[in-house]
Order: sequence, then C-alpha cells, then structure tokens
Amino acid sequence: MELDNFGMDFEDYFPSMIGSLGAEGFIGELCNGFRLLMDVNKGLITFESLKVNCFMLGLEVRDDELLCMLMEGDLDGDGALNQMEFCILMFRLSPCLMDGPKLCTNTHQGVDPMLM
Ligand SMILES: [Ca+2]
Repeated sequence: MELDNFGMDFEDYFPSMIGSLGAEGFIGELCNGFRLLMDVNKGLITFESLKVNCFMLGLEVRDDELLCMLMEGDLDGDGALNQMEFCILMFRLSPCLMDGPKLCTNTHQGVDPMLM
C-alpha cells in the first residue's frame, strides 16, 4: 500500500501518482485509500474512523486537522465522507490537476516522481 505519505503531502504526492498511474489508476488508489479510512460498518469515513485508521496507519494527525478534512469534503452535510465525497476532496487537494500534469512537474524540478 502506498499511503505512507497520506495526509502529509497531498499536493506533492497525488499529482505524481496520477503521472505514474494514469487517471483510472489514480481513482483506483483513491478507492483503496477510502476503504482504508472508512468505518467498515457504515461504509463511510467518519471522524472516528478517520482518527482510528490514521492511528493504525501510524499517522499523527491532529483532531482539528481531521475535522477540517471532513468539513472540507462533506458535501451533503451528514458529517461523514462517502466514496464520492472522498474522491472529490482528494482531487480538490491536488490543485495541479486542473492545470495538467505537465505544469505540475515544473514545480518539482529535480525530483523524480518515481522516487517519492
Ligand atoms: Ca457526506
């Protein structure tokens, strides 16, 4: 699983993932990420599931950062993220996507995406 950087380097990590995986592979990785973080009983990412699963993944994310992520991604206001909301949030956290991968690589000169 390639989620070591999850939560820490969205903006650096995801564009390079898209570059190496292609859009469809990227969506697949997002779905894997969603499943890692979701509450298996509800099929949703809740504050509790996010907190527990980030801890399980060895990520130190503050409560207010988790809440911020939930609020940012929660489009229908139920306080949790479904798979669609999660994917949309991840895309929004990757602003380079809007400009295309080529522009993106210009901001990471000297860094080989495969090494990240
Ligand atoms: Ca929601």
